[in-house]
Amino acid sequence: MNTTREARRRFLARTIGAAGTLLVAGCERLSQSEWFPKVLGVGETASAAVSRAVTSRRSMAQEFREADRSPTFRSNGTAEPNSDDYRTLAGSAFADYRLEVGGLVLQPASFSLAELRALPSRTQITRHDCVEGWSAIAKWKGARLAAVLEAARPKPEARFVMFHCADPMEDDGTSPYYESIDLEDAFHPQTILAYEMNDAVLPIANGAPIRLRVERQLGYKHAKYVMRIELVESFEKIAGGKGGYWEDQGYQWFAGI
Ligand SMILES: Nc1nc2c(c(=O)[nH]1)N[C@H]1C(S)=C(S)[C@@H](COP(=O)(O)O)O[C@H]1N2
Ligand SMILES: [Mo]
Repeated sequence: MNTTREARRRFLARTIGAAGTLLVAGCERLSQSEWFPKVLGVGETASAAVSRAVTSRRSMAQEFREADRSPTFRSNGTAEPNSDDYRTLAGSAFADYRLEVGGLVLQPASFSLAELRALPSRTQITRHDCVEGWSAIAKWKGARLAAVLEAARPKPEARFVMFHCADPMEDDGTSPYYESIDLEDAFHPQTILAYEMNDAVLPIANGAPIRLRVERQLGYKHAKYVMRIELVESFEKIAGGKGGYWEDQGYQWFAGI
């Protein structure tokens, strides 16, 4: 499975490398995006970005039927962030929540929940796999991360998307949970900032008001309680330097399944 995917990726990368310009000209979805044409000015990066975008659209995580949903979906890790700021937001049903988007972007942006709900969305029934040895299937609805990023217009040097969360992982209130993914996963059609779970408002236990769903990766990559998104070229100087809270404790950064 993985070998086939790799082979296909390599094949497409070669094909696209040769036919790059043609492909881009013919691909409406990419040319509609505000962001891709800007990246396409820069040579090397262009064919890499295009091959990533094309191959990733072809490898979708498995989706399930309504009947496959698990009767219960546990909460894992933080079940309620222990922070005054978070408690205040939750106290008014996140009416004052704003998702901040900054870092290597041309247009720093911020979104209320209503604004996120107005963006292009996707609904999907997928399986969540936690490394601790449990899986569960649920239905998620959220804003496409691609739409959020296109609004903020990543600079060409941006390579990773960092997610900064509300939950401190130490008793003294420091070391908030954080995660990162690359642009291939960020622009994948199944990558969403979920605000609904199983047709209801996302519960606090599962990451309210916004949690990442990045369906081809293991559970710990799915950051809950996302407060701020930061585009970066490298994450070496952020927190423990390994790109995520669990990665800093030794987990793999790329947690593909
Ligand atoms: N902010 C934050 N995000 C997080 C975690 C966490 O503790 N804090 N735990 C991770 C892990 S290990 C898993 S398996 C899933 C659990 O999601 P759930 O609570 O909806 O089951 O969230 C991930 N994202
Ligand atoms: Mo997990």
